[in-house]
Amino acid sequence: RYTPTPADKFTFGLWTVGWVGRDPFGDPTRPPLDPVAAVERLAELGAHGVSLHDDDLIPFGATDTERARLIARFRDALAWTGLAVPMATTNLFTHPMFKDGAFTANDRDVRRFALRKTIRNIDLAAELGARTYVAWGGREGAETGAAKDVRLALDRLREAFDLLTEYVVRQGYELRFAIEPKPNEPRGDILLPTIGHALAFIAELERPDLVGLNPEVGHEQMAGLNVAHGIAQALWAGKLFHIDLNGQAGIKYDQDFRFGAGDLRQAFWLVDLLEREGYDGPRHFDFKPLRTDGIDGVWESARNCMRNYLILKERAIAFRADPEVQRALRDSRLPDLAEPTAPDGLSGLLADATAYEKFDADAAGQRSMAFERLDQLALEHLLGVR
Ligand code: 3MF
Ligand code: MG
Ligand code: MG
Ligand code: MG
Repeated sequence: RYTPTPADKFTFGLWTVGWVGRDPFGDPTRPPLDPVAAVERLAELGAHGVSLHDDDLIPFGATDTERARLIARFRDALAWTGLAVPMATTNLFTHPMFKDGAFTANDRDVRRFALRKTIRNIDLAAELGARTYVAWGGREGAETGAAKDVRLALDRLREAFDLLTEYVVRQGYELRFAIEPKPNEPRGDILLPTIGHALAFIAELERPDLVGLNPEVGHEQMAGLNVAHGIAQALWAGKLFHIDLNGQAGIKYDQDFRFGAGDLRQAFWLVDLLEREGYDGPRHFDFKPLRTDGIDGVWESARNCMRNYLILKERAIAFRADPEVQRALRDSRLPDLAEPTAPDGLSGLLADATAYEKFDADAAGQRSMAFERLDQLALEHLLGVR
């Protein structure tokens, strides 16, 4: 029970289980993890795949020979474990050159290097069979007002995505881009801080069909937003290309707890949404195993991410199947919301006296929505007492 199989499509970033525990105030608390060992262990645990930044596998500045060797042994491990690489991404944040950004750095030579670094890794992503290429612009931002002309920076960001999508089309790769919004950290303020900002940006691109979102649970919550609502809008727009699942407890630093920790109720509504709406992409965990723990805690937390997702999935299904819940949903008039407001069209609406002139506003104001009962039923399903 609650034991994952590859059919559940759980995936992990190499940088998650491989996080050595370095934080702004402290040195690593764990030794580096060989990517091949990560692949083996994740396969044993029932994961479907791994994702990676270029530098997770190939240290920045490695020679071509070293690069080829590292890729070859990684591909061997994928082949005999059966693990997939559904997503890849670029590290455009660690090297000091990226201190003022990558695609939006004021320095033009840094921007050109960032594009070439990304294009080089897109080739590897395509080779590994990835279908999604994530772009988290962690350094695209500022701490001070005059340091960044945001409108020009957005011009440069658009230019970058237009070039990258042109490259993918030219190469004939089956690869789509997924922008990962985040409000802050490591920059004081990051461009495209929320799902909504990113959706509006995508509409301005040359090939909007090739660009969608990779929202992260904790990132939306760092902005004080309701993550299930944000994901619902991304789905509604046809833009949920990928997702980073993890846990966050309110508006503070990026905690990256395992999925299910942090805001449990939002996690429940998120799983309910993903499962009901038939999201069929990877359930990708982007979390950091507690820095206080050894390697035992790393594998335990990886297992628990998947276990918690499966528990929440079971709870969400039970909630929807409960006849009392179905009655409560009707009492709260959820089915009504699915009815178009004016199927009679604008003329019908204007001619309908019951819609306005004869409308009993006071009676409508008196009707209970009965949401309290509905929410308590959800809470009791989540707590496992129903
Ligand atoms: C930072 C993140 C990133 C992105 C990653 C993949 C290092 O808060 O969430 O993880 O998810 O770059 O695109
Ligand atoms: Mg993150
Ligand atoms: Mg995070
Ligand atoms: Mg992330």
